[in-house]
Amino acid sequence: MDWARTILHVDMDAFFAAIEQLDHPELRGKPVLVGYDGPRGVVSTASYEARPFGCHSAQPMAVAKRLCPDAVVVGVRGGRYREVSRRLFELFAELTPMVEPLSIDEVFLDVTGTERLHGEAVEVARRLKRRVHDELRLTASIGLAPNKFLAKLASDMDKPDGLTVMGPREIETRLPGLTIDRMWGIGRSTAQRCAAYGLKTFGDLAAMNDGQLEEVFGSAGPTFGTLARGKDDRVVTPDHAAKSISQEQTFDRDVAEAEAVRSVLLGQVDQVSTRLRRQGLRAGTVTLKIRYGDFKTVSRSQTMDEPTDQTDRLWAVSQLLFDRWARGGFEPVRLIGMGAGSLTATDVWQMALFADTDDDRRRRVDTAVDEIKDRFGMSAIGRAESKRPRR
Ligand code: TTP
Ligand code: MG
Repeated sequence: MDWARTILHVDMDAFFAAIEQLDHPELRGKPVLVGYDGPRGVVSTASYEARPFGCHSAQPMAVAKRLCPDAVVVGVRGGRYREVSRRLFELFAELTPMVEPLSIDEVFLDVTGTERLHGEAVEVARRLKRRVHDELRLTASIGLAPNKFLAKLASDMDKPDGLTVMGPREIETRLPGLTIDRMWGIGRSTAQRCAAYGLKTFGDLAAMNDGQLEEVFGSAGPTFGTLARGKDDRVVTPDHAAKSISQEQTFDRDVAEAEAVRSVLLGQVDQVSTRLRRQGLRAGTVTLKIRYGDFKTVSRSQTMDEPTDQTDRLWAVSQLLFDRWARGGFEPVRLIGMGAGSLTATDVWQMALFADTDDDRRRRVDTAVDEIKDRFGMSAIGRAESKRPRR
């Protein structure tokens, strides 16, 4: 593809509702309304099964229930959605550092140049969709275009589970026919005012000169004209907010065998370290999170001598923390989690300077494991100990 930039806009489908259907299989295929079910309750989102009835975000819950009496209403679980969102943004970060979050389920990615590494741009987008599906069991809609405006427009054109390209060809054939209400910043009332002027489509806007556009829309007019012609110079601005990478598991019952908990922990260390390496990051701290049946939660942290992305080193520290805690009085566990924090970018020069042979061997094992996971999915391979309790 011969574009100045390659921008993806990714927007998850019915995000909150899709997570509820994921966590509660009995809700799959059914109309679901997420939101507070009280007299003043509002719909956060409606599943795609509820949308043909006219249900949508920001609608009074009472109205939505009238429109779709069979809909199942579920409460909002913000913490869970944020957790899924964090995983989602990690997948983005594995693809490119040029990640600009727009909301909990929406992002711009500048993947210019990654085509050479990862294949054609469409293939990059397809692969990202597949990865989101394989890792999170959720669907995303993606717009692929030479700029932000067109990418965002495109991601909305074939929802759910869509992949829409707005390239030079579509800018000529498809863009002019789009109705004005799809324009960023034009609400329903402005669209109605446009109709009074006989303006209905992007093509109508594109044909106007700046003076005419200002007459109708005021000072924003010329910008609407530029966008309607498919031009947009804004760049993707990445957000380098401090983050951590973690993995946790809640058990169906309290687990009273320390060895069983430890083997789950090893699996988590394995996954977290793979994710570190994929994102080119090293961890300066390791944190263990342990929750008991009564919801009391404790955490234990340890700072590393030197930031690392190696499974063996992360496992050694996690094990140390675990054993120290278990010796202090093991209690049955409801949840175990492991997190890598104080993350820094892997410095390739340092890597070369400090490479000793043992290090090299470990790194080769780690790389081989990562490659198999890339090809066959995260669960394809784990270290032997995560299947067998360790002595
Ligand atoms: P959206 O991406 O706008 O909607 P969506 O993901 O539910 O559906 P779509 O397939 O059309 O993208 O918003 C993401 C989440 O943000 C949504 O699942 C719920 C929440 N949200 C609200 O809580 N209130 C709102 O008014 C909107 C618009 C979204
Ligand atoms: Mg969405």
